[in-house]
Amino acid sequence: MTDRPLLRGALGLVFVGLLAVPLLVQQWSSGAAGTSTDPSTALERYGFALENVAAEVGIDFSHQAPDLDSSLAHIMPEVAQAGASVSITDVDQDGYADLYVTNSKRGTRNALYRNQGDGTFTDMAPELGIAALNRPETGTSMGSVWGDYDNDGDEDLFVYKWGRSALFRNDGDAGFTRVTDRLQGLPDWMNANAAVWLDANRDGHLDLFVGGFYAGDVNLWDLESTRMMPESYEYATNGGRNYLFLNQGDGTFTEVADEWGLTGTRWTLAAVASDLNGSGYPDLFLANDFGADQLYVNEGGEGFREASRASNVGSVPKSGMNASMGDVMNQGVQALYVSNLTEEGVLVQGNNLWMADSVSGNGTPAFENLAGTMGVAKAGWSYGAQFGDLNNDGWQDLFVVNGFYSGETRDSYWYDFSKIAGGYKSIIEDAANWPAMEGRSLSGHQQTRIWLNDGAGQFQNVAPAVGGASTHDGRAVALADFQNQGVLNAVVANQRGPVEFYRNTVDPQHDWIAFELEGTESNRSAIGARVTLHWTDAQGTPQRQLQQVHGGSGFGSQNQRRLHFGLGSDPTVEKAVIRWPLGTTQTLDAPDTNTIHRVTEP
Ligand SMILES: [Ca+2]
Ligand SMILES: [Ca+2]
Ligand SMILES: [Ca+2]
Ligand SMILES: [Ca+2]
Repeated sequence: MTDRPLLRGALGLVFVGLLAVPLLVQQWSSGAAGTSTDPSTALERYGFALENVAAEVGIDFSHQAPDLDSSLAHIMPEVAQAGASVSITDVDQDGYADLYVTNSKRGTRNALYRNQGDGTFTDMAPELGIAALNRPETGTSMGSVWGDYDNDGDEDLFVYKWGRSALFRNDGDAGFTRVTDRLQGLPDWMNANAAVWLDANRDGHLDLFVGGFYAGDVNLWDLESTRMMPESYEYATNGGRNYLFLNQGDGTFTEVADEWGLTGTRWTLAAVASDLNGSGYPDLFLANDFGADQLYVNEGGEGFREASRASNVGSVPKSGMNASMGDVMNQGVQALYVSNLTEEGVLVQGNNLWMADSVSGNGTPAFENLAGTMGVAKAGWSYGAQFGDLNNDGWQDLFVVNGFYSGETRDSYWYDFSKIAGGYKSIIEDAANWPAMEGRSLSGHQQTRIWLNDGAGQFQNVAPAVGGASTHDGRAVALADFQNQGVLNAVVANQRGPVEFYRNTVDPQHDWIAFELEGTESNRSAIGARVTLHWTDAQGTPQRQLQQVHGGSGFGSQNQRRLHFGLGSDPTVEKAVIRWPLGTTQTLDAPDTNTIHRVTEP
C-alpha cells in the first residue's frame, strides 16, 4: 500500500497551523443554544430537560480502559481507545428495559443493570454469569448486542472483544449459558469492535456480523511486534477481517464471510444493517477508521456486493466511528449518520448524514451528504450517535457523544499526532515510532452534542441548555423508555469514565406512541422490522416517519427494540404500517396515542 500525498499535504498544513498557534486551546462548539441548565427554562424552550441521575437510580459503574502490552505504554490512550459500551434489552421479559455495560481493564466486570420497575436498577451480571468476561487470558470486552437467535422468547447476548468474543444463550431464570462454540468459524482470538444481528438471508433466524479492528493475529497484551498500527491514516487495509455467521436454525452458525463477499480487512469500528434499496433484504454498512467506509448490498440473501464508491458512502476516506439511522425529514426514508473527527483549526473531516438520493437499476442506492446543510457535521472527535425524538415533538433528534482523550494536562498531542499520521507506511504502522503522549490530550474535554431537529431541515445543539453537556470522553449512547412513560432516556458510556443515565422530562402536552414487535415467522426479536407511522400534526400537516428495529447501531451500542414516536401536540394518528422482516405488511388503523402497542406478527 502506498499513502496518498494528499493527506501528507493536508497534514503539512496542519503543522503550519499548529506552529502559528503555539498553544492549542480546546474550543467549544459555537452556536450551542444557551448555557442555562435550569430545567423549567429548558422544558419551556425546547420541550425537554435532562438530568444525569445514575447514582440516584443505582447505576454506579466506571469504565477502565484496557491495559495493553508495555511496549505501547507511551501511546496507551491512543491504542486503548475503546471498550465503553451500552446495549439495551428487556432481559427478563418483564416489560421494563434493562441495560448491559462493558468494562475493559483486565479483571474488571461487566454489569447488567436490571430495571426493577420502580425507577431503580440492580446489577444482576454476576449471578447470571455474564460479569467476569475480562479475565486476562480471554482478552477484554468492547461491546455487546442482543438478539433472540434461537427464537425462544429470551434475548441472547453476544459480547465482542479484543480476544475471545462470547455468545451467551439466555435461559431465563437459569441465567446464561456460554454457547460460543456454536459459532463455527469464529477464531479463537480476534480484535472485534463491532457486531450486529441481522437476518441476512431472511429465513427467520438471526445471523450475526462481527467486524475486526486490529488485525486478528495481534495479541495486544503480548505483542510479537509493535508493527500493529494502521499503515495509513486514510487507506489502511491492515486491520482485522470481518465475519458473517449464518444461523443454521438448529442452534449453530456457519461462517460465510468469504462466500458472501465480505472480504475486507479495514479497521471496522461500527456497523448497521438496513434495507437501503427497497429489496426487502438487509444491506450492511461499515464505518471504518483510517479509511473509506463500506456499503454491502444484499443480493437476494445469497451474498453481498460491495457498492461503497457507487453509493458515494465510500467516496471520501475519513475516520468512521459510528453508524446509526433516522428518518430526519419525516419522508419515510432513513438517513445514515456516520461520525468522523473534527478538530477546529487542525483537521475538519466533518460527520456524514447520508440521505438516500436514488436507487439504480441494479439496486445500488446513491446517497448525498447533508450533514453540513442540516447542521450536524461538526461534533468534535465524535463517537456514538443515536436518533430519537427526545422532546416528543414529532421530529427525530440526534444525540452525539465525543472526545478522544482528556489527558492529565491541557497540552495537546495533536502536533505529534499529525506528524505521525502523515508519515509513510513503514513509519506510521510501527507503534515504536509514535511520539509519547505524556499525559497530553487528543481532542479531549469535548462537549456532547444534543441536536434538536426543527422539522425544517435544521438541527440546533441544545446540550448545555437541556442539561446534557457532559465533557467525559464519550463512546456509546443508547436510548430507551425505561419507565414506560412515553419518554426516551439516554444512557452514555464513557471511556475511562462513569456511565451516565439521563432522566428525561418532556413537555406533557406532547403525545407519543410506541410499538413493541414480536416476530413469529420472522425472527422473534423482529430485528429488521419497520414501522411507518402516518399522522396529521396540530397544524394539519400530514407526517410520516419510518423507524426500524435494529440488532445493534451507533458505536458500541444498541437501543431498545421498542420503536418510540413523538407526535407533538394534538396529533391525529391515521395508521401504522408494519413491514415484518419476512415481508408481511400489517396495518394498524388509528392506533391509540400515549400507548405502547405490543404487536405479534400475524
Ligand atoms: Ca426487564
Ligand atoms: Ca433466545
Ligand atoms: Ca438468517
Ligand atoms: Ca424532536
